[in-house]
Amino acid sequence: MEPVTIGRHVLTLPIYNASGVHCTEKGQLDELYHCKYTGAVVTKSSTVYAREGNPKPRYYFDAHRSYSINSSGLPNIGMNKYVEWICETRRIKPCILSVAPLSLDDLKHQITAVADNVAIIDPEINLSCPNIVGRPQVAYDIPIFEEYNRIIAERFGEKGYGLKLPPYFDTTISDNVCDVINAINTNSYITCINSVPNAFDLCDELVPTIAPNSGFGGLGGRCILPIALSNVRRFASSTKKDIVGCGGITQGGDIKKHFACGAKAVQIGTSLYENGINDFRRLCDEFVG
Ligand code: RRO
Repeated sequence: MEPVTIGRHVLTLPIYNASGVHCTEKGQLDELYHCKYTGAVVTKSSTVYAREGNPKPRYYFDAHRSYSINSSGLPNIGMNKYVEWICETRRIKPCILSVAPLSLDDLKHQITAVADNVAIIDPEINLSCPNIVGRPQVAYDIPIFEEYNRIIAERFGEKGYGLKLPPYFDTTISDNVCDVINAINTNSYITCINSVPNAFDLCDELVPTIAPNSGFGGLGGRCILPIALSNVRRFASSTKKDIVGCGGITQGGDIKKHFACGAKAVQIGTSLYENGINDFRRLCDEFVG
């Protein structure tokens, strides 16, 4: 496989973890980093201070239907710890910081803290966390989304960044999002998609599958592939940014579909969560074979 570039990142393999899966603790990040079959590592989305996340059970997997629902609630060890890990890790592959600001003040603080750090290359800014109760997703509110991007671009200067976007279901809205994105020179890549928000299911006992937020959470797994592909295709054709495809990948053929729709690299979420780190080898083999 040929190396690919995602913003300023050069990946010798176009496949890595989705933020949130196997990347919260430093030990997990080390495992991803040392795995021969990952082309990069992205950290769990980070906040200014460490967070425990939501009460458990906060993740559910339906093996029969092959989908997951999560309301993890941003458990993370705090942004500085991830920055520390990136700085101390020898970079034979890109180590990407994911940042999930909980407010405009947090955004300013987090962006300023890494703006001059040369080890933090094109971080992935998550403006699509579906699970913080009482806080709407920034990427669903176009004026606020525009303001966040303006602030990032201002404070970052020439430094590039990626955007983790939610799925869009309305073409007019995604066209507006593309207009905002196309107006920013320093946004270098887009990751499509985060989990599909507001999913809900009941277990056999007819109680919600997860405890937080009355059982509502983000949907992942095989069934979101067509939604991910439609977003990848739309953002690939309506912007000039590098696209990282994320969503619904359970086999090598799914990676080919993401690439055919315009992705340059892909991230693995639910399948990695369920199958562990050896999943990368299987997916790479299936993709190449
Ligand atoms: O931690 C979470 O609840 C979470 C995040 Br930040 C996200 O971006 N996407 C998701 O499905 N869960």
